[in-house]
Amino acid sequence: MLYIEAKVNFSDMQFKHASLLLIVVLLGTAVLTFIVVQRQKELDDQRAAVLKDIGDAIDVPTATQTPAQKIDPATLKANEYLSTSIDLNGDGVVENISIEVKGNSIEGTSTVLTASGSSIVFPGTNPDGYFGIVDIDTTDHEKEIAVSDRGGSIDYTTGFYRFDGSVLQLVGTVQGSYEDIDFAGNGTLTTQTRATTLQTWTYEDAFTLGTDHKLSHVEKDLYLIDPSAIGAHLTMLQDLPLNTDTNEVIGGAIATTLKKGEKITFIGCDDVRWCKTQSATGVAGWFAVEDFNTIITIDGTRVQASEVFEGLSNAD
Ligand SMILES: [Ca+2]
Ligand SMILES: [Ca+2]
Repeated sequence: MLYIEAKVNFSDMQFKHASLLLIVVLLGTAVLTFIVVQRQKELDDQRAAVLKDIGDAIDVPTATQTPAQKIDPATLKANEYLSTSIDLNGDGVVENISIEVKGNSIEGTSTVLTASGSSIVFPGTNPDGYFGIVDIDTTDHEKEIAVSDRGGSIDYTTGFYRFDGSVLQLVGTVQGSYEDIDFAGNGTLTTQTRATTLQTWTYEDAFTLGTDHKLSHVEKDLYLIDPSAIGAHLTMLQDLPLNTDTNEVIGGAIATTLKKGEKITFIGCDDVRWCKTQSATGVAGWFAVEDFNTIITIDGTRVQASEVFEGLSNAD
């Protein structure tokens, strides 16, 4: 009996200790949980604030309208169409032509031309969204559709398309907007092409329409800068000997040496390696260029064009 009583007392005491321990543990857990939850809330608030800042900083694009959809037909000028009807191939049957710019400025665009059920895509990044009708050769009974794209900045390209009676075909692509291109009507068109040597400039560039209905480039030994353009008149920052012609090795036959301080005329380039200039006294000669604007001097050293000439055009 005593033994049983003692055991009961012992169990009772053990129970009390266990209960106390449990309460302490529960209280501790509750406090810890409260701290953790509070800390997590602070972190969530901070994270939300950072995300909001990022969201505010990024100009989230919402516009999905394409340039073509923005065009108000009332603003279209002469020879600018969203749709028109004309006999393109001279067979007496009128073609219904329309243009649609697909995609948008965020995901990229493609300009789809359709003529009497035949569609063709003019790739681009910044389409005008309308087309024109041109006649490159007035003797071949055909007219061409011209569609232009402004490119990344103002680097226009124009695609020309013909209709062969069943499908649209690409005739050729050139630089420039069709609205700035000169169509002589004799199969030759003249546009401004951006040069790839020395400085930022363009030259008059011709293309001819062949019997295969394709445009081909008219190659020249010398592409000329417009004498009134920026970069046509330069001042020498250092001496530069000029070759008599482009067949000589560099420095093989010297026409003249442009002197530091001399005001000279930049004439143009072959747009591969050689550029032509003229001294103040009217003597012309050539110098060699590589990597766009690195000048190769007669002793073989390379000099940046900006160290040789003052007044270069470096607009993008
Ligand atoms: Ca027709
Ligand atoms: Ca024609």
